[in-house]
Amino acid sequence: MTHNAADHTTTNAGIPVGSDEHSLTQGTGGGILLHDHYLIEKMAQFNRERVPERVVHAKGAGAFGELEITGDVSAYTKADLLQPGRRTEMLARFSTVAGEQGSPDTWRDPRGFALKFYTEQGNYDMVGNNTPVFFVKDPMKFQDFIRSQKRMPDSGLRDHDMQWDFWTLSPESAHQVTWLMGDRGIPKSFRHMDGFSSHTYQWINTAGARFWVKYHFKTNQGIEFLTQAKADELAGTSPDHHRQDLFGAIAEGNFPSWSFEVQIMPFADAEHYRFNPFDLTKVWPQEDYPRVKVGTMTLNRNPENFFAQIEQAAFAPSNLVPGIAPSPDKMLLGRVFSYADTQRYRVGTNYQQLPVNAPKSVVNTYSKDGAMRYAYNAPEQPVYAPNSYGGPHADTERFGDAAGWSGGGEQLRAPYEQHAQDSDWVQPGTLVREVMDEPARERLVANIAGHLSNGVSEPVLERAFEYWGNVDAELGKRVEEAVRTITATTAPATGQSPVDPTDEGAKV
Ligand code: HDE
Repeated sequence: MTHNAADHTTTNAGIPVGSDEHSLTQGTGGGILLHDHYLIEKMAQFNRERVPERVVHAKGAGAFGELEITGDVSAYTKADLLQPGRRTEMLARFSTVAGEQGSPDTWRDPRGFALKFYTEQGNYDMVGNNTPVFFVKDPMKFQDFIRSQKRMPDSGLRDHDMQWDFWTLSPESAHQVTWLMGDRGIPKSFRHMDGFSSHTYQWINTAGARFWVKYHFKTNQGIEFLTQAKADELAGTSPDHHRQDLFGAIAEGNFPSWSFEVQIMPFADAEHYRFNPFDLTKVWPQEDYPRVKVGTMTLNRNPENFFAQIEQAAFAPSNLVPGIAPSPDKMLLGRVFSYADTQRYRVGTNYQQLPVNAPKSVVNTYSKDGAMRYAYNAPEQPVYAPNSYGGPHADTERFGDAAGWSGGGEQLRAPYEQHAQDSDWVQPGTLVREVMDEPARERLVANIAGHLSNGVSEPVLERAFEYWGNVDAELGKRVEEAVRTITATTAPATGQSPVDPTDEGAKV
């Protein structure tokens, strides 16, 4: 029997084909015949090549690598992948937030920092951003926030007035917007940015003791950014700039790495800490809880197929392994529902059977059937539990821990209770006055003014000056002056901030 030669084209069913160029016709000039199933397969497959893009974080890039634990946090967590000396294979995906799949990598936007660890106890996903905070603190507002950053219902255009209308009516956004409008809003590349859990998570050790933690991934490549002018230029000349940089660096053996560190808060500290430790718009000042080294994450392998391995990759905050659990952060609790839900819709019911999403550890699930299922249990395994025929059963001894927290009270819809210093303006003000140096503040003013001068009208504009004045009185004045100058001296600005003297961006 002659087998198909490895270099001969076949249909998806493996049937050798006679031509890659010519449709089957009645005579050379005749009609195309309906039974040309190879032509039909090529056209029908082409029409079905797209899965829905991610509703946020649509544009991104990813790579495989390894997490190595070089520190010792075993006193705080029993999580297998975090034990000293452990090495765990992983996948990372970096992304922008608001732009669609074809949008430029260098738009001003937070960057997604999504990590999937293929651990011995199932996949652990840490789905963070390149900033330690977020725009809102209740999932009820997330959908509206995202829509205000995307497109107008009539023109289908993005709109600065809409963005600032939402932000200035949501004072909790001030910390993240300060990060966004500052140098961290446009990283020079995915390699030159930090990553954060942003949320507070819970760690549980072998004795059942619980701790609160915040993750930091400090880039070993150094923090570098692009100025607005350079970013605008690259948006035109090199729209996939960050994707190209990551793929090229790894292809050349220049493997990017990050130092994985955590802040650890004793469980009992949370109640009286000066900031609400579960409020996603707040950081824990490092003088209160210094960072502890845990390990190193290195990316050293490019995807072989972008669609199969990156476009279909599914990261979910619900993928939490024993020793790691959520915290009362409402945004995290909302996200624990949303990601698997969106992936069932976007990729399909059995998305976790795709190689990139499948755990490397044993899967003993009673899930069955559903579209595109191809992994299945042994025929002798019952399809239900409990059962008396040796099917898998929960290990309540080891994994029954309700890693949770106590808390009660009437059911209600209300903001968090305020902690001593929980104002929405304190931490952005500290960021501007104590963390940024003067050149960084100058670029912040220029970036904000450039954005506000591009299509933001009253009463939003007046509210925006007040918003920045609440962050820092001096900053508010500088922003207003800069906007008045731009609008007085130029036609409707294109959103370009004055060209920054630095050329390629500067080290922060
Ligand atoms: Fe996301 N987010 N998010 N997000 N997010 C998604 O899930 C969501 C939030 C982040 O590379 C979606 O699979 C809700 C914070 C990243 O595949 C969706 C809320 C942070 C990625 C979703 C948030 C993130 C996403 C769309 C508020 C940083 C890309 C595609 C409660 C800590 C992951 C998807 C990847 C993607 C929901 C807010 C980071 C719609 C409901 C805060 C890095 O499920």
